[in-house]
Amino acid sequence: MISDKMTQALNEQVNREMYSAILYMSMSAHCNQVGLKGFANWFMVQYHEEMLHAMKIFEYIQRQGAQVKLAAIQAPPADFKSPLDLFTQTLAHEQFITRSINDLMEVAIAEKDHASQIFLEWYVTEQVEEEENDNDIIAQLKLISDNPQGLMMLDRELAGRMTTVPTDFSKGVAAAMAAAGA
Ligand code: OFO
Repeated sequence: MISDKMTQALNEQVNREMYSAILYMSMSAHCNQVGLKGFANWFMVQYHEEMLHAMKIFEYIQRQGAQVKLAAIQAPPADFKSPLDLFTQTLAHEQFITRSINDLMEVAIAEKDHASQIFLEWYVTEQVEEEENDNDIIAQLKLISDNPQGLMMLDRELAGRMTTVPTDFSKGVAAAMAAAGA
């Protein structure tokens, strides 16, 4: 059982995670368009990560016997100035998501909702990794500066990022995670 307040806060987070997914999808399309296929791959992998984030909350709300209420997802930007701009925006967005996860945790604590606190711990840890990944790439992009060779090398490195999260949730998140070995 979860409170109406907790349910509403979790539904809002589903929307934020879905927005994250389409934001990174849009960034992937932009990277493809400017010939940065490795960057495009990195953002598509990130898209799948975000869908998992959304699906976990979507399922948790239902397992708690509460109502999922999906809402319209805001349109993401389509134009970006540079790879550094992409990752600066990505980091800013992830910091916003971190704050929203912290706010959700505050609701769970205020509601004395221990199950939701335990559930949200995964997201607290995940956000540390999300911000770390972006900071690492931003640092590399600053070193590369305007060097096209350096950019091509980073593009090749980002092409190697694999999707390690499940992408088929038809049998639920736990079954999908097991099938994906995640
Ligand atoms: Fe990128 O962590 Fe979810 O939104």
